[in-house]
Amino acid sequence: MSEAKTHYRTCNICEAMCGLEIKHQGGEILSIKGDNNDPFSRGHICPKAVALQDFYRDKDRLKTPLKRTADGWQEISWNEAFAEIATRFRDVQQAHGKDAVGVYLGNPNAHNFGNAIMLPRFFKALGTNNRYSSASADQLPHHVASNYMLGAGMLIPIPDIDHTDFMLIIGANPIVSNGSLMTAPGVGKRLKAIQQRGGKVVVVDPRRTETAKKADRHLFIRPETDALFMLALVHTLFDEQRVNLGHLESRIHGLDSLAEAVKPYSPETVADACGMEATAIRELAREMATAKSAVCYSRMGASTQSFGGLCQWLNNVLNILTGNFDRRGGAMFPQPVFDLVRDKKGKPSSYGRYESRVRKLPYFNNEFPVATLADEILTPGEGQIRAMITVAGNPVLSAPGGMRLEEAFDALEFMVSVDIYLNETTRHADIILPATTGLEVPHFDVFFNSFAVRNTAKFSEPMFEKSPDQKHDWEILRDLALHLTGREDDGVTPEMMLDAGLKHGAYGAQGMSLDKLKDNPHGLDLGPLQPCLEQRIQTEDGLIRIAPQLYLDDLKRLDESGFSSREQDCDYPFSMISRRLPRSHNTWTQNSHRLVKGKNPCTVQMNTADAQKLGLTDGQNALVVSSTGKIQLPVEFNDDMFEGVISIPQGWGHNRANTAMTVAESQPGVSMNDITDSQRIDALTGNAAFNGTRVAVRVA
Ligand SMILES: Nc1nc2c(c(=O)[nH]1)N[C@H]1C(S)=C(S)[C@@H](COP(=O)(O)OP(=O)(O)OC[C@H]3O[C@@H](n4cnc5c(=O)[nH]c(N)nc54)[C@H](O)[C@@H]3O)O[C@H]1N2
Ligand SMILES: Nc1nc2c(c(=O)[nH]1)N[C@H]1C(S)=C(S)[C@@H](COP(=O)(O)OP(=O)(O)OC[C@H]3O[C@@H](n4cnc5c(=O)[nH]c(N)nc54)[C@H](O)[C@@H]3O)O[C@H]1N2
Ligand code: SF4
Ligand SMILES: [Mo]
Repeated sequence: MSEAKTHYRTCNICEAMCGLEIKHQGGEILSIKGDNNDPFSRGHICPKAVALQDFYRDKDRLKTPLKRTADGWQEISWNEAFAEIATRFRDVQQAHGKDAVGVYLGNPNAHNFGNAIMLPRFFKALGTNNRYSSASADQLPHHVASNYMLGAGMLIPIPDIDHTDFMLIIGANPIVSNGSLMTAPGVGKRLKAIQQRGGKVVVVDPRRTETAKKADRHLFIRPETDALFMLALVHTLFDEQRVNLGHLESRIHGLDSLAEAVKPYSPETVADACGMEATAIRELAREMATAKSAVCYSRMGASTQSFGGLCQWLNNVLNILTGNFDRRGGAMFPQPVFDLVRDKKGKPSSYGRYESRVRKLPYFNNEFPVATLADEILTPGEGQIRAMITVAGNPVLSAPGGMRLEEAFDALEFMVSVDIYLNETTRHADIILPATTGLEVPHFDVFFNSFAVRNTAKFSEPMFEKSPDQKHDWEILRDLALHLTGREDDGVTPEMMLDAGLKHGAYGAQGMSLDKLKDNPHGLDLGPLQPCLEQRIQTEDGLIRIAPQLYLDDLKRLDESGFSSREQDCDYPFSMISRRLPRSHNTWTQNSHRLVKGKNPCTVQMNTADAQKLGLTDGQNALVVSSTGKIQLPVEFNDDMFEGVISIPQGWGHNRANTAMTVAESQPGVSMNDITDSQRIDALTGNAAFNGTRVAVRVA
């Protein structure tokens, strides 16, 4: 028997970057625990990390390329797969132009440094502008705000949760999600520490969430009215002469236009539409303005909605006007060892460089919004997408209007998926290329160090060697690029590129390198966030743009949205929002028995009074109907829901036929994106607007 070993690594599942300590012997995993010596996560772990062993061992995991044939799926060799893909993509591009091949990238790309580093080469080889990703069903409004206010889409302000005295959380549930655009392992402890040092946490959410229950105060809000609410906070700061720019006094451009623009939005004017009390809004503005330090943090609830763009702009505005931007305890900027903020002063961003063909939606970060992917495939004409490749994404379940996307994928001439499963999306592919994942992959967080509440760095070696016939995602991308271009491999690996980035980065002079990280398997602590915006801002004059014209222009759309009248929508009287569950991650972890056993968590939560009016009893099957479709799932009476609002878990729906995820397929959950609408977007950024989808609920 071989001896027991201990492996240290960072969990790759969510944004929290928890350090893990894994004991194993002879290929068997003995235990997975939090690594107490990780200087950042200090032992924190959640149940999903323990399931890494299930994904490793899962007999449903694909290990060999699959090809669809008249007789079903057939295993083929890698060479055969690459050759066929290159020929088919080239044929489509020769006949219809480069853009006739579309790409969709899913969330795990952001958790895999090989992909992050190799994707640009792959894109260059493919040469298409028809690129899409889950970012436009998620955090796009944050990037757009940073782009217009700070000159760099990746320069995103992060709450300094470990030092703040007042945290206003809008539309985020970090106790369950473990934080997003706020990498903060053990966020529960960090929130508690705010309270222990005499500070306060306030949550604004249409659902009294797990986070709201731990907060000092929870305020209900009607979905999609956050921009009005935040405008009222800003209005109050001006109205009561509480604007205090502090150290940013001489570094703000546009303050007068902002003051003028927010005049109409007094708390008294917007309170009814938001379902809030005007006095509560004024009180919040005063608390933020007078706290020793304060930060407003708004996330998915304020991002994936019709006014996500305005919300993320106003979030920054609030932090600036209360003197809390780039300041300890406020919204700060990480200084990562591998920096994604390139020096681009004066260089234009790609925002609006192109418009999407069918709906004329803006291009941003070299992508079009995923909400229009189905249109681009299904609408005939020059520039139509005729072939697709998805990489680590499951848009049939994750994108708005997933049913239409299924129809679109079926209509393609050719489709390829790089994935670990045969699932709802990949089953539409002609060829599936299976990648390694989790414990088989080396790990470095290219993205999440840029969003972390403390500067740290860590590299993890693979724990298990992949078998010789398996390929890493980055090798698949490299080989595809080589087959497409006919070039020879130059031998460059992601580790070489990472090492170069580390040596040339901000810590290079202090000896930062891949070897140094490898010598420190628990990770390196590089200290708390420090004020650094003056060095990092990318606007030409170094000033923060507090009132970019496109946001001021978008206020008209908000004014015309008629919130109060929409509440009287008789056909669809309820407003639907999403929720995340502690034991699932987006659409892909439900094949772990350990995570899904027990009572079906995929329920529609609604307020008892609302449910009883409809004649529903607790646990009964309900039909939830929108203008685009209907789903059926059990109702759960839950007085943590605001009146008129229902909540459904996102990422479910493995009950479709023809997949090969045997555990997941037996799960009763349905996909809420069968009834979301790809036409519902934040028109400013093109981000999907899941929240606030109008629905009716009936006895099934
Ligand atoms: N209604 C509603 N919809 C939502 C949301 C919501 O809140 N409400 N949330 C949105 C958000 S925030 C996001 S990020 C998106 C996520 O949207 P997606 O990224 O499209 O969905 P995932 O479930 O993350 O899909 C991951 C895919 O990658 C595969 N996979 C997992 N690990 C690996 C790997 O290592 N390599 C490869 N090649 N494949 C792998 C999985 O099998 C799965 O097919 O969903 C969005 N959709
Ligand atoms: N366990 C688990 N953790 C995850 C994930 C997962 O699937 N499972 N997914 C990961 C991913 S990809 C991401 S992006 C992050 C997201 O992390 P979070 O941003 O924390 O996302 P959610 O938990 O969806 O929280 C969104 C909150 O917004 C509220 N909300 C909905 N509509 C509105 C509205 O109009 N206004 C306001 N104010 N609130 C609203 C919802 O009730 C919900 O509480 O989580 C990550 N972590
Ligand atoms: S919180 Fe996220 S990173 Fe931490 S163990 Fe859980 S899934 Fe992994
Ligand atoms: Mo996400």
